[in-house]
Amino acid sequence: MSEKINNVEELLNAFQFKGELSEIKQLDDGHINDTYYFEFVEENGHKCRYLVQVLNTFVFKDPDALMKNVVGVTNYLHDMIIKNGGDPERESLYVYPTKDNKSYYIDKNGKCWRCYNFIYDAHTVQMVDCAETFYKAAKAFGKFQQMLADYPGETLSETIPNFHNTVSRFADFKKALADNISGRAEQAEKEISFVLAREKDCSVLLDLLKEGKLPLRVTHNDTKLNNVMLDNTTGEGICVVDLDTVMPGLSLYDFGDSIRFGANTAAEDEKDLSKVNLSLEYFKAYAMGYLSTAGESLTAEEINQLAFSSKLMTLECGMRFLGDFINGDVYFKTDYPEHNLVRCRTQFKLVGEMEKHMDEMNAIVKDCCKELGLNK
Ligand code: GN1
Ligand code: MG
Repeated sequence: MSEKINNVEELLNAFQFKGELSEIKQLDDGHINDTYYFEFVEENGHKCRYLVQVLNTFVFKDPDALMKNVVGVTNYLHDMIIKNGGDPERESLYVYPTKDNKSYYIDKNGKCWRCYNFIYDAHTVQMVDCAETFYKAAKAFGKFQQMLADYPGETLSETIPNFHNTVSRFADFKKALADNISGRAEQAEKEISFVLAREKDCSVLLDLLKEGKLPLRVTHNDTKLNNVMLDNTTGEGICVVDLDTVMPGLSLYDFGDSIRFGANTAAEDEKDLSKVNLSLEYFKAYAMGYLSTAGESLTAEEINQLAFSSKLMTLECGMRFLGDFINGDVYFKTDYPEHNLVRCRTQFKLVGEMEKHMDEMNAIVKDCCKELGLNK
């Protein structure tokens, strides 16, 4: 459930906002943090806009380490965008410090607040409306990964340990099942069997990493379509947001998670599963966009695993939704009691579709490489 702000005065005293407060609006994009738009007007009529967030400290246990990551990464991107002649105000996030120069503020109720620049003249989309949009988002995520290619990964804390470690996610799932705290496992027998039958998929990428066949990079790890801001005029992906999970990971986590969300012909929580299908057209659009910006730096093995990673990230996310349903909805925000169960069903329907179309997905990746002249 979303938080309401009942201590606006306290926040006005905590951060260095400019001007007189004129508007506060809740923005409802994510499943984890609560996000607000704050608008102020200065004496000369100039508007100052901010994105103010409550960080979910149940999910992110160490806000201090997290904000160090975010400040490090945003400063780095800010400088790089300036060097490349871009507009840092719209192409990167900037953490506005509190009045006592901290990157976040703990309020009287113990809630953790932070403040960013608001990316103006831009929007997010919750579902792909056409292949072109997805292609543009893909270019932005690929470029984001490129820009962080030389970022010192060892300086980043793991904000959620084992975030995309699918083997440990599987173990968490089995624990949820064994504890069955909510007593709701019985409502999901089919879905549970679906997960249990796919245990061996969980270790594929981790094994390749261990064998040195996949490189560890600095990755975003939450590349949902609504985590990229698209320019209102051109539709181009101008700024990647939601940087809380930027940490060392596999490029495949980012690619796969984007496909999970965006190559679905329906919403993540669509109840009518007949509407949930894999769009190969969208898959191709994303692969083209992503490979056009990140392709040069990817290894042949990473490219080989792009299609499989889409399935794995979808399975992992479905498993997390189902695990949370069984745990009693403690992690993801939900709007109604079966919300997580509904979400896991869309993910598993997609996994099934991906299994059916895996050869085609692999062939599409090959075609994209050819079209882009990537010699992998
Ligand atoms: C969460 O915060 P948001 O809504 O962008 C989650 C992702 C899931 C996603 C599923 C920190 O992302 O891992 O893939 O929901 N973020 C975290 O929609 O758990
Ligand atoms: Mg988000």
